[in-house]
Amino acid sequence: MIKPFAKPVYVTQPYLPPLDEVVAELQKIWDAGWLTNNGPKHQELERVLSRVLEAEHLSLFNNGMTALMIGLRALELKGEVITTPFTFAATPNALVWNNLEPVFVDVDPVNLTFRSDKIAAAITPRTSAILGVHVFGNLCDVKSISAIAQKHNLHVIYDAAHAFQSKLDGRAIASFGDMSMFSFHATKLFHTIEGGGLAVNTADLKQRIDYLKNFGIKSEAEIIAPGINGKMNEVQAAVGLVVARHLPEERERRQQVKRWYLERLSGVAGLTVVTADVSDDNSHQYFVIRINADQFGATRDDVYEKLKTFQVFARKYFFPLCSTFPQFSDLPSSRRRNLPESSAAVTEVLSLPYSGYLTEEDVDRICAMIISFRRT
Ligand code: T4K
Repeated sequence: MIKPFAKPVYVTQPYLPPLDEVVAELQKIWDAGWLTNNGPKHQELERVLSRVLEAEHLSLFNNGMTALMIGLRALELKGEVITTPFTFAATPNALVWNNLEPVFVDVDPVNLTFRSDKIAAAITPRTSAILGVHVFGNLCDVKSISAIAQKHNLHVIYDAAHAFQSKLDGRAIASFGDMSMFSFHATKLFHTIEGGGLAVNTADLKQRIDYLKNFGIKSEAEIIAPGINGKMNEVQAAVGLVVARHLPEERERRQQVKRWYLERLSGVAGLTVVTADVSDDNSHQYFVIRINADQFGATRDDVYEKLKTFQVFARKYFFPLCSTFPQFSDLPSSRRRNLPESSAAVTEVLSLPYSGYLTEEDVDRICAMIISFRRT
């Protein structure tokens, strides 16, 4: 008999660093009397994260979506941008806020990033960029994407909201493409409560972005661009500095939690793990399974609903598919027949609770629940 949890277990639990360390950082802010607008904590965090992400140039923001919107604006893109429908709403919505039209390309059924071999056919004379998403920390086929972009003279932007500290063959993910956006939201392994970062490959581009996130202000007398307010404040930066200190421990805890899940769920008929990479090169941001109802004996929705009765609140990230949102559903690329793999995946994926706070006993119970839902 599996007992429900006494308290809700959510898809994630934000990492809370030692409060006394946060208070010590806040004390310094109080002493300085400087609360926002590129203050000392902001500058320090930018240096620390540039090192951690191995980013040549990094700008910080009040959240990840604003970072992406400003990054797209800084590249002065026009027309169409090729992207994935299997992502959080922020990705295609950031395009719309730049008057850009998403062109959706289907995903790979295994790692759920968009298929690079489908990109070339989606290019038209109006295409200005490719916007890839390293979904759940599974990396896009960055090398093929670079080659396509070079051939067709396109910009490449990565939504790396889930790919903090990810590496490909030992190379930091921030070094691919023109820019990569990282989310530092509370639900992410590294966070500043709300926050985001944009890693770019030239000092010029960083300068343009830094103007755009501060109303376009170059100096007291010069406003050189239609900028907005995308600044990270000192309290966010202070929290980030303390969280960054404890990053290695939280990453190790999550690696361990992933191993516990894999030990219990690998080999269960009809169930595959989408985020099975336990290596140090992975971001360890989500733990996602995929359920084939025929083979497993229960649908993803059955599992999702039944888990709730045990106080386990998994999430159907990323359901519904972005191409079905009212603002996108009339686009030619949104047709279901253009997106068969994405349309199938979105009915089968389930993000299970994942954080460094889960114990082996918690994981054991969650897995036992899932396995017990099979109709045998
Ligand atoms: N691109 C991609 C691919 C993204 O996934 C995201 C964000 C972005 C861009 C944009 O980045 P940001 O602008 O957010 O920096 C959450 C996050 O808010 C969002 O950051 C994230 N992706 C998305 C995948 O998940 P919701 O609407 O699912 O959050 P919510 O409030 O339902 O929280 C999820 C669970 O976490 C709750 O059931 C309970 C737990 N929780 C949450 C919060 C906020 C806590 O225990 N404590 C908390 O403080 O979007």
